[in-house]
Amino acid sequence: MKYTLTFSAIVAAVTILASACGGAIAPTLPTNPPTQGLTISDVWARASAAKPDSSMNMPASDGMNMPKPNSAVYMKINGGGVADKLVQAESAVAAAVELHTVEMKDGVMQMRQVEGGIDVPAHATLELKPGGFHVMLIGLEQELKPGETFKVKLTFEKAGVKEVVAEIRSLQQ
Ligand SMILES: [Cu+2]
Repeated sequence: MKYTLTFSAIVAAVTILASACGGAIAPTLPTNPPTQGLTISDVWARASAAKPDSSMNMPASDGMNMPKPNSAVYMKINGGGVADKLVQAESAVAAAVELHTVEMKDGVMQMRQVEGGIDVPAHATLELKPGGFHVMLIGLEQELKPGETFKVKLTFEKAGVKEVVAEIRSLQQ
């Protein structure tokens, strides 16, 4: 009789444990498939033009009349489970950073700032490349030497802030 009671107690305990486990696990099961976040790859920037020759006889005008060079950052943005939007880019290497696109206007390729951000489709790769979307670096604060890297902070509407490293490449390679 004592053995039977003990056995019943064990069965009861196991049953409670099992239901407790089931109860604990069930709420953590995702109701929707997990949303894969977007990823960014192949980030690179155009090397800046060579600085004005300082040996030239124009010391006073150097830096005054010579505008700072510009450059651009390109990358592949691999869309996640939901459509997103690249709304802002920042970097310490340039005085201003803007999101640009290139379009044909009156038979001439012109670039302009993108209003409202660049759409990143879900489950597709958006490529920022020469002749298309790019992160414009206006007024470089430093020379961009091929082989070196610098940081770029990207802000997405849904994915939030992503910091990436751009590799500087020469277009003459
Ligand atoms: Cu541009």
